[in-house]
Amino acid sequence: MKKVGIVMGSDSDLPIIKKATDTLKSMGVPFEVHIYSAHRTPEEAKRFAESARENGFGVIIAAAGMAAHLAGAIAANTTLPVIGIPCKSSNLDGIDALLSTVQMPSGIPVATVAINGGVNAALLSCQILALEDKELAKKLDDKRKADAAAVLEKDKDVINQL
Ligand code: RP5
Repeated sequence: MKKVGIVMGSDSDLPIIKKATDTLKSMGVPFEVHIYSAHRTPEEAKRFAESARENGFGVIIAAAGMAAHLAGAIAANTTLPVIGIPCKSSNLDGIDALLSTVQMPSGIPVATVAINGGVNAALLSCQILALEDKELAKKLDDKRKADAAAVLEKDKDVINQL
């Protein structure tokens, strides 16, 4: 199976990345994690993106906060699908990163998930890899069913409580 590449701009983004790696682990999907910044280590971020396809990656998750150019900078250097996670920082509640990540110019797409959306970034990665992997597609179906069953259990509980 192809790997998911995960890049974060700083180790301060780790709690958000942890949600993504936990989700990928639960789906049995291999991944590799790096700290590369579009601003602080632009050469390393570029090299990672340029060589990602030949290094066995099928999709890249890029997480960054503030003036979050990481996902766009990665996407500029690969035609693998890139999923951006805008990370919340202290001053603007993540709106800065959301806009920086989502508002890509035509030609260089970044599939942007919610602010701090580590779980959905991982699930979207799985859905992309599942295009060519029936076993993974089945795991995704099973997860949806389990998630729905959990909601219906809560529905029963709330009816009984009130
Ligand atoms: C971004 O700046 C990082 O992705 C992080 O979310 C934010 C702040 O980084 P630190 O100053 O905490 O390293 O590049």
